[in-house]
Amino acid sequence: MHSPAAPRWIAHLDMDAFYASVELLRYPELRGLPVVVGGRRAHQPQTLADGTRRFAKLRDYAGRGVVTTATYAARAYGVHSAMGLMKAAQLAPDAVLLPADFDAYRDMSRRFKAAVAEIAPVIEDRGIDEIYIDLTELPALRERVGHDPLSSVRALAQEIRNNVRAATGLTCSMGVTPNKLLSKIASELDKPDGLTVLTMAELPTRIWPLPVRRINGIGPKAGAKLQALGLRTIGELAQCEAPWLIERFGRSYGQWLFDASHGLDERPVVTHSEPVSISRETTFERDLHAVRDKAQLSEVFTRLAQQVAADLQRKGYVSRTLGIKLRFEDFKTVTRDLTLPAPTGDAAAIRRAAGLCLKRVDLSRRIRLLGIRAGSLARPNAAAPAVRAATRKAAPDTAAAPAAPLAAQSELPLFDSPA
Ligand code: TTP
Ligand code: MG
Ligand code: MG
Repeated sequence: MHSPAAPRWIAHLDMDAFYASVELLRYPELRGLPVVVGGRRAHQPQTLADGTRRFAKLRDYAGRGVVTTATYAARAYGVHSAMGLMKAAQLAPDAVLLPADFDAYRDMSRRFKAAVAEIAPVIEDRGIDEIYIDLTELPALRERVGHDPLSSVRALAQEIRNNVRAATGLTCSMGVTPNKLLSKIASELDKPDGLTVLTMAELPTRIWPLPVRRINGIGPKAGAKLQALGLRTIGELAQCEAPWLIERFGRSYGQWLFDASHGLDERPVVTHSEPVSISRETTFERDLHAVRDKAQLSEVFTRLAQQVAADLQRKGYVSRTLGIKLRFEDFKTVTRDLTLPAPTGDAAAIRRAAGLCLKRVDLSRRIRLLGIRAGSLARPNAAAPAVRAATRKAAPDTAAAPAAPLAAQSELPLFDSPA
């Protein structure tokens, strides 16, 4: 059924207690202590006159916030992600509580991915703290001599982990197996700071004893149904015949359960994702008014259109759905978009389409932010989809502002396209 594809070595790398570990870099005195990330700005540590810091404690927390993540020292008390902070406070009252700093986590995310890419560039981004890496074609593995591929895989994985550590000061855990499904499971087997390399031969001993929920793709619902059928471990699932599973879970999911329990997964490591849209936006130094600041707004609008056109060209796309985004002084955001009869990458055409969208917005409030977005992207030479000009209201966050009546529009000539 599945083609006997060439054997691969795929790694899954996941940072350990990621947000909390980034905080420990900043506050090394907290190392080894139970620490929970999830507070508000009020829980920011205070620096005292003598230079020491005073931290908020979980026991003093009141509110409805949840744990974003916790250090392993805090997990030892049973604290985990998504637990209510007040519940966590009962388990670990002395744990330190810190507010989240997403900018710092994003920055560290970029840094650890860059450190991996220096050694192994075939990377699939799976979120802020995890990636898949295809190691198969790396010279370190292809040119290995002798008969011990496992030790070269292990050495290469260790080198990647060392590079991440050197670049960030953080530890990660890695699983390396013939596919993504198994590597995702394997990276958790020796957390934190662990490395688990598995071959297919080890499936019965290392994977089959695990609960079915360890398979990424068996969620709470399928897990409960399997449990009700008396299937607790991956091994028990692997005992089932495919037709029996298909009967109970449908053709595609049933077959997938069968394959997954046998450690089969041929999904490639996907190194780039096609963008859904390309956009540019700008927040003004001071809020601008559609009439009083018309010249400046018009200039910005034209520049945004040129930037979007340049981005489209550089990335090799044309767009058929142009839209605008406005945020007003009261932080209300509206979007409008417009589908063109044919895709375009032309700055003037984008400017025109965006101008038409703008006519459908009430511009009496002052504007904080202005953006242009190009969606429904296609390659310039691909056959154009069915041609039908249409306008529609976009995005559920769109404020329910009706299009300004034409009379009002003529009173507000705005920063319309110079045609
Ligand atoms: P995870 O990799 O799931 O968890 P972790 O890195 O904190 O711990 P582990 O050592 O078990 O990998 O998630 C990465 C980050 O994503 C985590 O540090 C915080 C954030 N996150 C949430 O914001 N909410 C959640 O429910 C989870 C699970 C994670
Ligand atoms: Mg993690
Ligand atoms: Mg993760």
